[in-house]
Amino acid sequence: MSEPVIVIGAGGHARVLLDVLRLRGVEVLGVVDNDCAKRGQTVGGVPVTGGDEEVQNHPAHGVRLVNAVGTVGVSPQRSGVFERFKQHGYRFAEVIHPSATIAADAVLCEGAQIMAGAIVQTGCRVGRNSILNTRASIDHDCEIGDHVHVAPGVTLSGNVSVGEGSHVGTGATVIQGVRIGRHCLIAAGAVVVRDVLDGVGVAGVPAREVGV
Ligand code: JB2
Repeated sequence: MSEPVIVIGAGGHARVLLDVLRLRGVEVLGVVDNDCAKRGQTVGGVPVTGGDEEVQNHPAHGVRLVNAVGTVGVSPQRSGVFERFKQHGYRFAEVIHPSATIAADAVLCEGAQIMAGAIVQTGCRVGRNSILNTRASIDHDCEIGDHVHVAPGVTLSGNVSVGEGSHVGTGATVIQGVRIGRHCLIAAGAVVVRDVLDGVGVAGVPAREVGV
């Protein structure tokens, strides 16, 4: 990644991403946040220069964006940031921590974020704007859709698929071959042993359906 970046969002996830960008020697032009109270502050040592409107001061061809609006649960906020700026011609950078282990044939789509200690095994695909958070591990041939958050410490066994917009909570485990649908919520610590249909939330060991 050679182009300078602008970070969208100035919260906890921004600080995690700024650490990776620093480790990677990526030039950060600034952070923008829609919360006016954050303007003029610094996050991870970088100034918050304004809101999203600031981005348009930089032509799309000369900068990459980093989506630091995280997600907890199934929320359209993060995907909205990505799609809105894509409509204006901007491109998002992939952010990969140096300590992540990624198979040579793994496919990381635009804006994928792979955090410290994460493992991406052979045959995997991580969709656009998706987060593989700290120490998450996805085994061979996993298919992660767009706008998915695989939270810290998650373990996906081989051939697991996670549909667009789903959230797999901290420390959850999914056994081999399970298909998780779109916009699903897998609770922290759940052990998922059977498929999860679109829009369904599951929790517990073994995981059972709960209201989302
Ligand atoms: O559309 C937006 C927008 N929506 C929210 N544009 C811009 N520029 N900024 C936006 N934000 C800002 O993102 C909010 O004003 C807020 O300052 C920031 C989100 O920060 P927060 O501390 O609420 O959470 P986070 O997104 O950094 O981290 C969440 O997700 C991570 C994956 C937390 O749940 C973390 O614990 C989690 N690890």
